Amino acid sequence: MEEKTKKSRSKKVKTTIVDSPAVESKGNEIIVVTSTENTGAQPPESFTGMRKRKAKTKAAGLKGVSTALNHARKYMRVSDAKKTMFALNQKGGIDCPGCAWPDPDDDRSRLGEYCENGIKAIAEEAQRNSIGADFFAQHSISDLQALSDFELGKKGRLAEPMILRAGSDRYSPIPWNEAFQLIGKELNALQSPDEAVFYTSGRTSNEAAFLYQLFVREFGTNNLPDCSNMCHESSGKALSTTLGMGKGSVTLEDFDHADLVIILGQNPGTNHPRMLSALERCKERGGKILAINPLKEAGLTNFVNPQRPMKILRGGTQLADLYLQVKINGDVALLKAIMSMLLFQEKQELGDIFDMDFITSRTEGYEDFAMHLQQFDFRDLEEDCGISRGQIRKAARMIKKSKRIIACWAMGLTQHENGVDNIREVVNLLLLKGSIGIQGGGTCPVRGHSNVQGDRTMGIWEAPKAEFLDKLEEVVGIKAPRKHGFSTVDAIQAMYKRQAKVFFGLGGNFISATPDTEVTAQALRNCNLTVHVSTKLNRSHLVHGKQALILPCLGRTDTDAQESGEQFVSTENSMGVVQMSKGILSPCSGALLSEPAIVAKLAKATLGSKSKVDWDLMISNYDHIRDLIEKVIPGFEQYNERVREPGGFYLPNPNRNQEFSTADGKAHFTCNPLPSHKLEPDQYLMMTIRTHDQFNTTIYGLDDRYRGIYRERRVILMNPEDLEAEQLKPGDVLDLISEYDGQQRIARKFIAVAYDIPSKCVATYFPEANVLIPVNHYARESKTPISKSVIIKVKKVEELRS
Ligand SMILES: Nc1nc2c(c(=O)[nH]1)N[C@H]1C(S)=C(S)[C@@H](COP(=O)(O)OP(=O)(O)OC[C@H]3O[C@@H](n4cnc5c(=O)[nH]c(N)nc54)[C@H](O)[C@@H]3O)O[C@H]1N2
Ligand SMILES: Nc1nc2c(c(=O)[nH]1)N[C@H]1C(S)=C(S)[C@@H](COP(=O)(O)OP(=O)(O)OC[C@H]3O[C@@H](n4cnc5c(=O)[nH]c(N)nc54)[C@H](O)[C@@H]3O)O[C@H]1N2
Ligand code: SF4
Ligand SMILES: [Mo]
Repeated sequence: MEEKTKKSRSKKVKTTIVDSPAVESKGNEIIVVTSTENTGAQPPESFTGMRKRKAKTKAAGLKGVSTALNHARKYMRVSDAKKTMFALNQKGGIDCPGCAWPDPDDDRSRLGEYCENGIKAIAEEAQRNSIGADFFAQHSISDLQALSDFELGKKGRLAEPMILRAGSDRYSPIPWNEAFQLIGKELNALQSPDEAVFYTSGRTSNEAAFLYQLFVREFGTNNLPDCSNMCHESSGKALSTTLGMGKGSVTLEDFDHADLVIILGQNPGTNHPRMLSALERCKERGGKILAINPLKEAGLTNFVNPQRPMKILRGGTQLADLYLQVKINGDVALLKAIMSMLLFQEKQELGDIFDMDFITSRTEGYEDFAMHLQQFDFRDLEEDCGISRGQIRKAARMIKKSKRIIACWAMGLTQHENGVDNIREVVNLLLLKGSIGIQGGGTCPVRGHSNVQGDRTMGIWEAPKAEFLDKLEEVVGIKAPRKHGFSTVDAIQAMYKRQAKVFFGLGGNFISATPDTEVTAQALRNCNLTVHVSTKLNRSHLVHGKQALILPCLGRTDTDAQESGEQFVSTENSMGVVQMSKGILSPCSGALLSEPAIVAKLAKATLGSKSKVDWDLMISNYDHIRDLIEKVIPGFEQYNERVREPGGFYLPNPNRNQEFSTADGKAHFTCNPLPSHKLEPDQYLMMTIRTHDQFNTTIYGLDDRYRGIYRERRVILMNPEDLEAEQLKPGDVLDLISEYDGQQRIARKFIAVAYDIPSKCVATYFPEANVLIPVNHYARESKTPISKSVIIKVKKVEELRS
């Protein structure tokens, strides 16, 4: 280990610089993770020319329409754009590959059942450019690493299978058969199937996901980490332990009946834009909206529905009736403050506020919870959440008056060390009000990827239930492994320690989506083989094992022809509706395979004649896959018939009938501790968020229009008073430093932006700041990385470098 020592001026302690990032700290030495020097695993540290304007207070409107159309015009053929716009989110059409927000059950608008970001997602996938052998012959890995994520994505659709042979500096073409043989050989050479990792991203269809987990389990492992581990895993954990099921309970129609919608830690204007139409309808009926978010997000303040000309003229609908700019990770404190105020009043007014009938008959743990609530000093709670007593009182009044309450949340709650507690605290509030399983009330974890919920239903999970495995064994005749496998963070650590040697990714962009970029990079580089099934070039193709493969696949918009004719696939949205999706565009290249076909061919090459599954039959007609799913997974009775019905079908949801599949059949109150971050005077709590111009690691463009930040992603949003206290000015270039367990991680060169954000809270964009998130710090119970509460310091670049 090469070692250099120097004095760190900031801490006045000895700093040891070492090669390996996974070393332990020794006494008061800080071990600088030298490999947070960008090894090509992070986006380049160059600026793109920031423009700053005022943050917007209104979302969508005509600008949304024009931006969407510009994207379609710029990247797609006109005829393709027209065709897809008529099919997008129509019954029997293409399920939008963007987010998982549901489509209306009843009549859908012929044109326009989508949003700006839906069009951007389509334009990104259905690009007219494609890249193959010639492109990769011209560009070495290091050339490509120097490109930004935006530039990589704009190169075009991947057109043929490529291999990076050991020692080579560029990808070259490989026939499909050879690629599958190579993977099969590497997998079979492992000492144990548990030395392989099979990742999934949430765009994968039900059909592909089911086949994939079947193959992986027949191969002999439960190492099935997925993007959900980094996303709503905390929701699944919290909901299943309190309410007996890991999914939300409301339907889209419930928004038409709610008295109050509470939106915590979610930015729907950007990430689930059509949710704004549901909120608009709720408001027009007299429903109220309470927003809880450190940032004043445009989509939560005002919505100008682009499909309603009168609304455009009148300036849209005011959405949030009350906006609480909570401190990052202050939600448990805030909810406790609200609930303790309500409890006090409930006692005084003798039971008009809580639904005591429901609490007594359907729940467990109320008394303990009421005692627990009274332990907290109200001033401490106020201080922890950063919201004044007057504002808390207003929120309590709104809740007091409402019977039908929907709670919506997303990553602002899940990606903290206490992510599971955050959601359990939301459940406590709903239980107090008896607002679960009633019309207009219940839980609404708003899912991210368009089929992330369906993938989990299909068995993409490192911790499958025994009943699921039993059924798989009974129906298919395989021997399913019982030992739970690696989640995403476990997988990184296993590859890092060389306990896992083959990485296979069905979609996604592992290196950019995961925390601790440079540690993850080393983990991938330690592998014998890394394989990515992808539609587009991304950074994960460039941070590779000894050998690497890119397997190009059909996307949602492409037609999928198999032996029995054109196929469709199916997906499950955020509210448990399963519906079909059928591509309509000609694939950009004849060499693309569908995801189910890739899985089947891989299974044949790996398992050979010992497999219990007729893989060719499955692919000849996807009805065979659905028949198998129907036999294994409850709720999919008559799958093939019902999925063909316009609009699909709802999966069973016990919570909707106030049924709780917990051990005692009751819903459970929980007593959750307050998180504590104990920030030093020079430390900040950082959240990593999405801009309006990206879908996770896919960068559509460089603008964050609603926040008024244009043409730049390397920014840090800071409270103006914090800037002043640090003697910093907007426009200063800062390095960001996180320090955990004696290890420092550095993200270089971020432009300071003064922004309306609570003091001591800062925001950066993902994936640029992922290098700062330690892989071994994650939510208790769910292992979701702490992407929304990373403790950092900032250093003006000149000072750090001098
Ligand atoms: N256009 C577009 N759509 C998307 C995606 C995309 O990248 N682009 N991604 C998809 C995916 S996979 C997902 S999971 C979802 C993500 O959807 P979101 O969760 O809305 O996405 P984030 O940008 O992570 O935003 C988190 C929000 O939580 C707030 N927040 C952060 N920390 C806290 C906190 O401690 N408390 C509270 N109350 N709020 C907090 C932030 O200010 C921000 O408004 O969107 C999906 N849809
Ligand atoms: N710091 C920080 N990190 C985060 C988050 C955060 O808020 N902050 N959010 C986390 C969350 S919520 C999530 S869900 C993860 C997302 O993690 P991932 O799902 O791994 O990442 P994506 O960016 O959605 O994956 C994009 C890639 O998928 C491929 N792709 C697109 N469509 C298809 C398709 O149809 N088939 C196949 N096979 N491939 C396709 C393309 O090649 C594209 O480059 O990131 C997580 N990481
Ligand atoms: S709200 Fe989500 S699913 Fe609906 S069109 Fe927009 S991106 Fe697509
Ligand atoms: Mo997500």
